[in-house]
Amino acid sequence: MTDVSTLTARPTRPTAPRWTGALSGALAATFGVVMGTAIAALINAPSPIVSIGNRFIFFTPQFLKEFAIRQFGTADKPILIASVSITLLLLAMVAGVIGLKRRNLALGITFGLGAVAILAAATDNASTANAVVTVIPTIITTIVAVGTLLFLLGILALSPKEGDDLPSGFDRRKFLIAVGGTTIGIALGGLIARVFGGAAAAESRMNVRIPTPADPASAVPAGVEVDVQGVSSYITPNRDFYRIDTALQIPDVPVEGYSLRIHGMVDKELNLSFQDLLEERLIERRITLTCVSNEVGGPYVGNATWIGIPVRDLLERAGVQGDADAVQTTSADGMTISTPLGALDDENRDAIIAIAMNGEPLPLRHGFPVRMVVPGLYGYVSATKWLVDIEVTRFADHKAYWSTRGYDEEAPIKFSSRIDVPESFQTFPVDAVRVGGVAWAQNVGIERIEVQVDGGEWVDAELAAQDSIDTWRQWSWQWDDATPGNHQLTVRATNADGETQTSDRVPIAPNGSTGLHSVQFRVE
Ligand SMILES: Nc1nc2c(c(=O)[nH]1)N[C@H]1C(S)=C(S)[C@@H](COP(=O)(O)O)O[C@H]1N2
Ligand SMILES: [Mo]
Repeated sequence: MTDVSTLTARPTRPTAPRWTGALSGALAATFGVVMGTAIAALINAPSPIVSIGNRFIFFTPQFLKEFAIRQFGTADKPILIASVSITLLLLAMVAGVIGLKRRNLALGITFGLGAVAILAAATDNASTANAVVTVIPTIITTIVAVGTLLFLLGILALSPKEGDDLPSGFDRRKFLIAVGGTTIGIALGGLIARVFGGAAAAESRMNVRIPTPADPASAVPAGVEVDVQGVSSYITPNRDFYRIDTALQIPDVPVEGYSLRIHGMVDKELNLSFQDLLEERLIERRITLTCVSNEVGGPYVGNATWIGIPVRDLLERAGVQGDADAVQTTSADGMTISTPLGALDDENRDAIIAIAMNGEPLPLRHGFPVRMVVPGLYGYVSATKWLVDIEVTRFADHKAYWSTRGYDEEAPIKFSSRIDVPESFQTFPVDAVRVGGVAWAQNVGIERIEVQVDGGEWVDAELAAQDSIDTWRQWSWQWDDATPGNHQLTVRATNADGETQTSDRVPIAPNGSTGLHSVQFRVE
């Protein structure tokens, strides 16, 4: 039995000041995360922060995801990683302060945070590594964090030496040495993480040579670009190409060991290595890709030259069975996308299993080593990056990622037009008001562009040459009798079926935005 009177009677030694506890907590957590990240880099697993972030994305409600994309655009991922890191750091500092008086509680809290990370990793369906490998970094993180905190709190509990400032009751010299040692450990771990992080695909990509396609693209016709400074270049360079996906860490998929499986409602299952794909009949096409999340006038559209295998060649070889109506594709990080079978085996539409973009192997962020590209369908129902699995199936039997999140299963791209020049609030001299932009109507083609100033008459703009019906088309217009002041420019397209863009605004969900793009500008 404990004798309460002796406990209360024990003389109380002053504890170390709070900042030492906060510093200990912060160092322990940082050291843990850095060591976990270093191990992750060495074994090609997601880092602990990425595992937590992936779960976060998975559980985030739709409205919040849309809010984040609207607010932060493609900066949403760095912001998520920063938020996770800062939250973790603050909780660890609180645990450290608590630990000055109640060491076991502090260790318990730190262990609890580690357990959350381990759980996140264990259920991380976006990881490209196997399940055991995926949890190792978070286990390391937990062990290192708890161990470091135990060590630092232990030193803080030592009595002060002669000469140390009293009454702050701790051995200042020993503590500072321990802090220095931990900091060196963090720096070394950080170095390992940096040197070895996510390198397999990058290295593999350097050795890939794309063969000359058997069926190359026609030359780009003369006159596809208008003479207006600031209009998007006709071919979007890879570094400027928009990127949209749910991947917090780009899947690391080297071609060594890569296999594309084609199965489901087929006569014969196919398993193709990357080398097998290179030996197929390759075609080259220019295709304009568009994201369903593109607001009217938005940036999520780009035009590139793709090399790859016609999807229908592979489907024919596998032999599609009777009443299949869909193809579900899966990426290395577990993303699922369903595409109508009719869009893939259509003789008049070049759906491609792509291996090259603008003359080089796919960039890592655009799906290396293999992705799908289908003219005329929004990316979320067709453009699977890091593609590893093609299952012929029925829409009735499968629900793809976005279909369970309020987006339509069938989503042809809505034709649209955009003003690139002027940018908002740009100023022109009165004698040089030249404007321009792009318009797209994949599978159909753009036939006419009209512009309108300040809600007046619609007048015809000039169209640049058309490349193909699957690519965007540039336009330009000169305002000859411009007047000084503030103005508004609006654009609308008419497609080759004779339909004109509607001015009715609808949001991006569930199947793409409509409405007309307008820009304010000034003439002086
Ligand atoms: N694996 C995977 N593929 C994906 C996505 C994704 O989240 N994961 N997003 C799709 C969406 S919504 C679009 S618009 C296109 C964008 O391709 P890009 O990033 O190369 O422009 O990729 C598609 N392919
Ligand atoms: Mo998209």
